Amino acid sequence: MELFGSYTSPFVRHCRVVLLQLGQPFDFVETDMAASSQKSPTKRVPFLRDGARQLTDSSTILQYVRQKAGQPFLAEIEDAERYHLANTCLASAVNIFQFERDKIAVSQSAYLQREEARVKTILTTLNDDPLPTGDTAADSVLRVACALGWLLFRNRISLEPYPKLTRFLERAQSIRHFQETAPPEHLR
Ligand SMILES: N[C@@H](CCC(=O)N[C@@H](CS)C(=O)NCC(=O)O)C(=O)O
Repeated sequence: MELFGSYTSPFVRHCRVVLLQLGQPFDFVETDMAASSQKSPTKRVPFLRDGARQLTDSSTILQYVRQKAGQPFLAEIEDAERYHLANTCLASAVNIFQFERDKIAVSQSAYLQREEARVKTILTTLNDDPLPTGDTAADSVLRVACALGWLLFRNRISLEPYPKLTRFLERAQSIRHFQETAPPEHLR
């Protein structure tokens, strides 16, 4: 099994954490934007190859590896809702980040301002959510933790207005394989 991705992507990080937690052997193939453009129809990372199978989104990759291990993926509706909220927040923040790299600022686009507002309202919603503390392998917990890790790594947010998320992220550091998959400082 080969996981293609970067060491900074939060979507890739989530897949790495789960593969490591499951003890599923895999090769990590570091993949930049040029390579993902050629090797995946989405032109994004992560993607996964297992024999003849290719999966092109972190959600299907997670469903696949959990299914292989006999584990459910987002079986509880609360877990699914929290996972997708965090995912939407992350997708909007990544979108703004990519536009800024192309020198298009939020102030120049009404849609990017909507994306920015979406990031804030979702963080407020997640902050008010009683995030579970028990099952640290839950995919919603991992997705929120990976999202917060990336938002801070890329200086997209301050956690000051979100005290519960601050405490959540502190607790998340003890999730198995979470810390060791953090985006490396030298790639900042
Ligand atoms: N829905 C995708 C999102 C993946 C994604 O946005 N990956 C980013 C890296 S964090 C990417 O490859 N961006 C390149 C691009 O958009 O061209 C997933 O969950 O796998």
